[in-house]
Amino acid sequence: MLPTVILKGTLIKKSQQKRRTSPCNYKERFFVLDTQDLTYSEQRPGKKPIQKGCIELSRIKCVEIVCSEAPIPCSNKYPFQVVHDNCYLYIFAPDNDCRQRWVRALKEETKCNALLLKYHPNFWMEGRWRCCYQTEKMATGCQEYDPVGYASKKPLPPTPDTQRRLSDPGQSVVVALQNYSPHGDTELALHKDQEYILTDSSHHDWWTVQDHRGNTGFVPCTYIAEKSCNNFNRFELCLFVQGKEGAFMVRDSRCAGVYTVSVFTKAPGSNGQKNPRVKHYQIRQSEAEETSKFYLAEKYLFMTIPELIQYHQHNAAGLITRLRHPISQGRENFQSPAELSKGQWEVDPAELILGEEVGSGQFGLVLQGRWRERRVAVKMIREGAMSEEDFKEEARVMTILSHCKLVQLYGVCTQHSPMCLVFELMEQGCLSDYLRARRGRMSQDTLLGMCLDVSEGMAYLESNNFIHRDLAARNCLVSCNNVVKVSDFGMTRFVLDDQYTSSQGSKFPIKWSSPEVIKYCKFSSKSDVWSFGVFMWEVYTEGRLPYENRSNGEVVEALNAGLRLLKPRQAPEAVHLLMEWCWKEKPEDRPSFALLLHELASLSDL
Ligand code: 4IP
Ligand code: ZN
Repeated sequence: MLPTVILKGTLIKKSQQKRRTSPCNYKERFFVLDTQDLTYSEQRPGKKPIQKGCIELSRIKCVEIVCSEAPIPCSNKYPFQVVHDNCYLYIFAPDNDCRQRWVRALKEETKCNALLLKYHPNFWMEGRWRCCYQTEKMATGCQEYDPVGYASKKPLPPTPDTQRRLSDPGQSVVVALQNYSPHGDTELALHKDQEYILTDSSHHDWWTVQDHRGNTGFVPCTYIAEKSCNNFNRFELCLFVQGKEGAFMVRDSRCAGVYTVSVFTKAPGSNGQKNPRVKHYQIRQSEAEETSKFYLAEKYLFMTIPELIQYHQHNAAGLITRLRHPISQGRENFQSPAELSKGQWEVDPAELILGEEVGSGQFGLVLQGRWRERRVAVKMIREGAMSEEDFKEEARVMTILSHCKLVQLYGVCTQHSPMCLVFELMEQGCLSDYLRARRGRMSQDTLLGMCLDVSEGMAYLESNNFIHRDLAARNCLVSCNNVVKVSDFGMTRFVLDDQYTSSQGSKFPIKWSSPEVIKYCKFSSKSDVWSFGVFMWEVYTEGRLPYENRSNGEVVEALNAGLRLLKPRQAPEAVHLLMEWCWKEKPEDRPSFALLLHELASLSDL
């Protein structure tokens, strides 16, 4: 039987670079899909086209659109992929409709093949997968492949609360309530707690959102919420307390490098009723033409964020209300009015009530206490233990750092002698003791939850370019409701004890340090990532000491020889792989905390 033609048209293809030395180029080809093959030819005006390639349909393993923020160096901007044999053929369509036609038709013709279970949603480029950072081209995919694709009338997946609706959809920022794996090319993956822009809420069940990379797709509307999670409550609270229409602040969004404008409004909701609430709008950037510009709800473009804000102070232009009252984001806004007026991080000794001792640390004793109706932990700084002047300068930054997975520094009392630091009280003490005390009694979920908590806190520090320098289970604390928080970030910089600060010193945390820290004291978020790997190992061994019977010198030797800590018995393979990723020799080969958080979150979903 002769094959029947299903679809044909001119598209652009990237060379498949079957050999390492093949060139990378983009060529216009005339594609024909019939019931047997996908062929492409070079068209020559006035001459017979020459066939350049032919892929038997039976050899195709996956057909899917490519989601990428990478600039595309040809005129067609809608890529899709055809995976066959050991090759990745990237084809570029002139518009989305055309791309969908090809993807749908190809999927239909290949749905009974031996298909991939997982594929890579992004490009293979410059020696790595842009989606999962794997450096092996043939590495298994990182996302489930749906051979059939999106069915428009399919029912919503189950959710805990199907009654929930957004009060006022529009160009607002929403937060994912839980992870969602897309089925097919028109849907988008959701990662719990990440922010998205809601671009279309006209469909009853499936709404369109955009992620911070600009990828857009359908998601079940019940998986997203305008209502913020704990992390935003501080911002919201602060705007609510002001209670003024148009009170606003510009803050870091959960996605690194992205800013969000949060604004308080009393405008009636879609049901016509009064509805005081805080709305969040991401500041977006136009696609880089020559210079990328900023915009909020609608495309009023500005060179800088201050210019954008200034404009919206006078024009709502798509926002629920114009930005009337700037509220700064410093911690003073979260404090009592008395403190607001003072606007600083100095704690008045008269307001501080000291209680009993709860422990001792690098800098001296730690006491329980009360400060302004709050239970606090007070670190009394032993004389000569800290470079106090340097610390005072840094204290302002540290009090502003604020996240539900970081132990909050409320303030510093410099008028008291010794100087003392006032922290959030963590009732259950340090994590390493907590782990040891509960050996054999903690579930896999609990252990993974601890890693998740700390990766969240660390991802926040990373996004603020703040390096911890001494991440370890002993420097994480546990709250009364078993939340693990990161503590003592950046504090080693103020320690005056050489034994602790020099990598040759007996108290230096060699066993948590990356090779570049040991060799050149080169600290970075990526050296924190190394320590996080050791931290995970501590969690999964339930508080054992890493390299228990080895001296620091022996550890350095072992690391140089490429040896690493062994997989803890309790650690699932996927968690062990993450540890090993954290312990890559070169800092640039290690994942970021943002990525670790994402990976851990997806494990916690399984
Ligand atoms: C060629 O580059 C073309 O891009 C080929 O595409 C491509 O073959 C070759 O990749 C690549 O080397 P030059 O034209 O500069 O020689 P086409 O056949 O459409 O002209 P694919 O396999 O992508 O069809 P290799 O890896 O096959 O050599
Ligand atoms: Zn991938």
